[in-house]
Amino acid sequence: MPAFPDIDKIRYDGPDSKNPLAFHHYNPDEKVEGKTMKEHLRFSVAYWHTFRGMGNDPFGPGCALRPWEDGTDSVDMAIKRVRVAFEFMEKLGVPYYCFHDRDVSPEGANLKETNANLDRVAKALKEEQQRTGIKLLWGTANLFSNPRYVHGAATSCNADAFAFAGAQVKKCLEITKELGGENYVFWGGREGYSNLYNTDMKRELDHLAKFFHLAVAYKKKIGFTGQFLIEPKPKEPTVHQYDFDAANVIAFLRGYDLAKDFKLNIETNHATLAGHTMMHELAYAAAAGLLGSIDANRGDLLLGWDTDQFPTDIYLTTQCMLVILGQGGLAPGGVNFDAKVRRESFEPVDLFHAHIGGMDTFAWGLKIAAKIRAESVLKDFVKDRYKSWDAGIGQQIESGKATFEDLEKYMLEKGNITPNVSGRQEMLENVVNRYVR
Ligand code: XUL
Ligand code: CO
Repeated sequence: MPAFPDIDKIRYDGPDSKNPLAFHHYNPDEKVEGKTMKEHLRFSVAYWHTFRGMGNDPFGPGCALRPWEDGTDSVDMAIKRVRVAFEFMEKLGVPYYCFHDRDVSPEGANLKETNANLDRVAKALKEEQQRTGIKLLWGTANLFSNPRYVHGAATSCNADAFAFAGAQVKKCLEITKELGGENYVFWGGREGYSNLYNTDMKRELDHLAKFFHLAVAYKKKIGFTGQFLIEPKPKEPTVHQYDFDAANVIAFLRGYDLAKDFKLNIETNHATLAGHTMMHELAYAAAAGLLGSIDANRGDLLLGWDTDQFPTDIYLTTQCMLVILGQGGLAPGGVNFDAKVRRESFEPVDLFHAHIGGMDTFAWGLKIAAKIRAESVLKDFVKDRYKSWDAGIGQQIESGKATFEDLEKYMLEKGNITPNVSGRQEMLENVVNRYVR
């Protein structure tokens, strides 16, 4: 019995189509800058929101209609859900998915039972991957839901919580490897603090770094070749998360000699919670050579929490794609929809509308970004803006030849300077508007 009997495979119908269950911009085999859209975008469905999210919020329980759910958190239900998930992803035409260990399979009474549950479900995941050709973009361990992680996992005051988390990540790495996962994500769910009166911050940060080093060692030991990714977020659930933003994570990785083993998974709503734009976070990570993957969503700028909405803003996706194309792509990372339908959108078909919209908005942004790049307007402007660095004193500073004494001598001769050229922000915003259509 199919879970979505009324829905056929979603196809590309072109921008003028009025069919809501068709793509208007995402045309997987269409080439942009020499690669297909499918290769550029590497779309992924987030198992947790799409197959486990029921729309519950602090004011009421979930009310999503999911006819395939039997109300249990059993392994049998988990396996049944795997079939539903792959039917959905196959109809959507998405090449990847991502999961937390606890999204796909339930905890048992102890670690041994929990691991056995995961083994059974992973077998079904593997079968469905082989049947459909859909691949695992990344796996991750849920180190934040169970009460054992009340004080955090790697940064807990309780060494046993660190130990349990290590055992859990070990298993999740093995399963991710077994399923051919192309990356592995660490999002520090409760790795942060709510109050410094009770917190030894230095010790907790050292423990977090220790945890990552242990993960790197185990990755090497089992020959897992996927890319390790850290996903920054400034707050929620803790008041202050340790992996605050891209700049903070990069400094942490460098400070603890981890930068060669990790890249970043940047999420839109986390960027805005940190007081940045998504483009800022992407550009910062890309500048360090550490932009690995993205969690595509958007927040609601009127709300101060992580609303995880599907992206529908073509300015946002154009900006994302400008940075991504600028660094030559995301692979082995991808565009993972860490996004959920609104509580009011409780029917199964809403899951299709949401993903179609997100995929179309990214494909549209890809096309716009490629057009902007083809005419090189922004690039040429930026190059010209910095031309004082290409010769003379600028070149001497950049190449390390100029000392402070040289700068003083140069300026004593020049006497004074005037601002060289306008930033032309408004003109450039108008230029971008010419392409956004
Ligand atoms: C939470 C979040 C996570 C990570 C994976 O805000 O984004 O779902 O993406 O743990
Ligand atoms: Co995320």
